[in-house]
Amino acid sequence: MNIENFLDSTDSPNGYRCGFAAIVGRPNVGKSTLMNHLIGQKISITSKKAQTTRHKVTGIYTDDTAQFVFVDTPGFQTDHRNALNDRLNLNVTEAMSGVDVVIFVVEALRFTEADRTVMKQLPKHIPVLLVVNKIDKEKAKDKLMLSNFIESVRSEFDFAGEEVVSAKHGLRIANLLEKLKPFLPESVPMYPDDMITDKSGRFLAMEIVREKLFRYLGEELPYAMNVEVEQFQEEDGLYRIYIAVLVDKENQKPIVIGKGGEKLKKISTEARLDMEKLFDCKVFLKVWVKVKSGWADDIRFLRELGL
Ligand SMILES: Nc1nc2c(ncn2[C@@H]2O[C@H](COP(=O)(O)OP(=O)(O)OP(=O)(O)O)[C@@H](O)[C@H]2O)c(=O)[nH]1
Ligand SMILES: [Mg+2]
Repeated sequence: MNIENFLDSTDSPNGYRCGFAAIVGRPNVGKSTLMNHLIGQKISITSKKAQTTRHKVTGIYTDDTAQFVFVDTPGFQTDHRNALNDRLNLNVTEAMSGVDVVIFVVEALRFTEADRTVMKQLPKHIPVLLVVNKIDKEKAKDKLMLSNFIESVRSEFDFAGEEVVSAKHGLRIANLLEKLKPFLPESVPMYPDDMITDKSGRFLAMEIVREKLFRYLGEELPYAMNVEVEQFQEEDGLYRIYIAVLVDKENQKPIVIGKGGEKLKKISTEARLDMEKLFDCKVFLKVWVKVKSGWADDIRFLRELGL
C-alpha cells in the first residue's frame, strides 16, 4: 500500500471519533463506578473503602459515532508514603499524560485538601472536564448549593467543561458521553466494537476476588493483602481458576478463612458468580490463603505483580 492510500484508509468515515479519556480524582469519589456505567459493564472493582483500585483499568465504549477508551486510575494518594502508594501515584500521572481528555471526578459538595492535591497534578496542555459525582446525595439536591459548589471548584482551575452525574444510579451518563465526544480526535476505531477492556481474564478474575475481600473483611485487612492467580484455564466451556490470597502475617489467615471456612466460602462464591456473569461461562473457582509478609514495601515483588 502506498503512503497516500494508507493515509486515506486511516481517515475517519463520516467524522467518526476515537480517543482516550483518563478518569482521575482522590480515593473514593466514584471513579470506578463511573467507568463501569460509562461502558455499561462492571469491569472495574468498587467499594466503600478508599484505595480500592490499584491498577489502571481500561474500559471501552463503542457506538455508531465514537469509540471512547477510558482509563480508570487508582485514587491519588495523599496520606502516608510507601512503595505501593508511590507506585499508585506514578500510575495516575502516567495515565494522564497520553490521553485526549482528562475527567477530574469530585464528590458533590465535598472538596477536600486531597482533591486540591490531585487538582494541582492536572495537566495544563490537555483539556480537563470537571465531573461532579454523587448528585443523588440528599444535600446535593439543593440546586443553588450545587451550583455554588461547582463555581468554587471551577474558580481554582481552567476546566474545559463540566458535567454533574450520579454514577451509582446511572444519571446523566449519556450527557457526559456527549460532552466528552468533541474532545476525541476524528479517527477510525482502535478496538473491535465488541471489546470492552484490554485487560485479560486472569486480571479481571483477580480483581473480582480483591473486591470481595474489600467487601467482606474489616477496615484495615484488605490493604495488607494481595491476590495472585495461580492457574487460569479454559476447557470445554468451563473456566478453571485457582487464586491465592496473600496476607502479610500468619495471624491474618484465620480472619480471611473465618469460622469453619465460612468467610472464604462466601468470598469465593460471590466472586464465582461475578466471574460467570462477566465471562458468560461456567466457572470453577478455588481460593486459598497464603502468607507473604512485607509485600506492600517490596518494590521487586510489586513489579512482579504488575503494579
Ligand atoms: N451515593 C452515591 N455513591 C456513589 C456514587 N458513585 C459511587 N458511589 C459510591 O462511592 C464508593 C466509592 O466508589 P468507587 O467507584 O470504588 O470509588 P473510586 O473513586 O474508584 O475509589 P478508589 O478506587 O479507591 O480511588 C462506593 O461505595 C460507591 O458505591 C454515586 O453516584 N452516588
Ligand atoms: Mg476505583
